[in-house]
Amino acid sequence: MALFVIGDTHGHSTQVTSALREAGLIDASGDWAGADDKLWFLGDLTDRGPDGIGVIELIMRLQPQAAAAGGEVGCVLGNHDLLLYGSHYIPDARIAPDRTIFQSWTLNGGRDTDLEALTDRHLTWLAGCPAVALVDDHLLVHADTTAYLEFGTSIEDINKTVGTMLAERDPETFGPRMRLIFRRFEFLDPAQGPFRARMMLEFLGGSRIVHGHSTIPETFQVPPPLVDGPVIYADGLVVAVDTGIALGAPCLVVPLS
Ligand SMILES: [Mn+2]
Repeated sequence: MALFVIGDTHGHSTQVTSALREAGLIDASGDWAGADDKLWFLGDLTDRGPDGIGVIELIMRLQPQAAAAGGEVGCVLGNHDLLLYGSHYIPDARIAPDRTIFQSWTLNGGRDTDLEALTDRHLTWLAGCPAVALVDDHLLVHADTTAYLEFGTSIEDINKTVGTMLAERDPETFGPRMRLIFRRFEFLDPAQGPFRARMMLEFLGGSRIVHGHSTIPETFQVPPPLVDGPVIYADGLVVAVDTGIALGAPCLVVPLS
């Protein structure tokens, strides 16, 4: 039983499918072949790339198949997933004083085709995804920030707060709260980074934080085509796995255990 994660896929469903096939987690017809393995997506499924809904559909299809085989497929929500969700329900609500959710979604690579193809089934599924998950001692989050602790001080509380936020879709609070998950680089500072990571792990559990959101090329100055694995930093407490697929890096299925 192994745990695999995939960073931000941003609509690149073809690359995701190929990478999962190469890793042996799906078969030639696209069905779950990972037995009791676990596969988690770290959010930002949509925007920038051609087929965000295709990625959502893929995960939705694999989840029951994996569960039936004794495995697990999961996904933590990213800021782009929340942007798309908000753009559907409350496009004119503010994310900042001078910007609506819809404007922010467009500026961040939102694709009309995703918004048009988004159905109630996808929206209900998104609303049920956690923001944080503890899997085999790995704390899985989308963004490299301690902002999650502003939603709650336990995984249960954080996911409950985010779940309520998605269920209520309050135009006054949805945008400002979503913005917290746009924060980044909070574990990079050589002194503060490990301290913050340790604090978050103490509250939420796990021995390592695993995140997407900030790409390895942009964070660690690796040319996108050369990204060939995760980057472990902050005294070994934090693992970055977003290869930067939208920058031309490969889609990697990263084994964690
Ligand atoms: Mn992100």
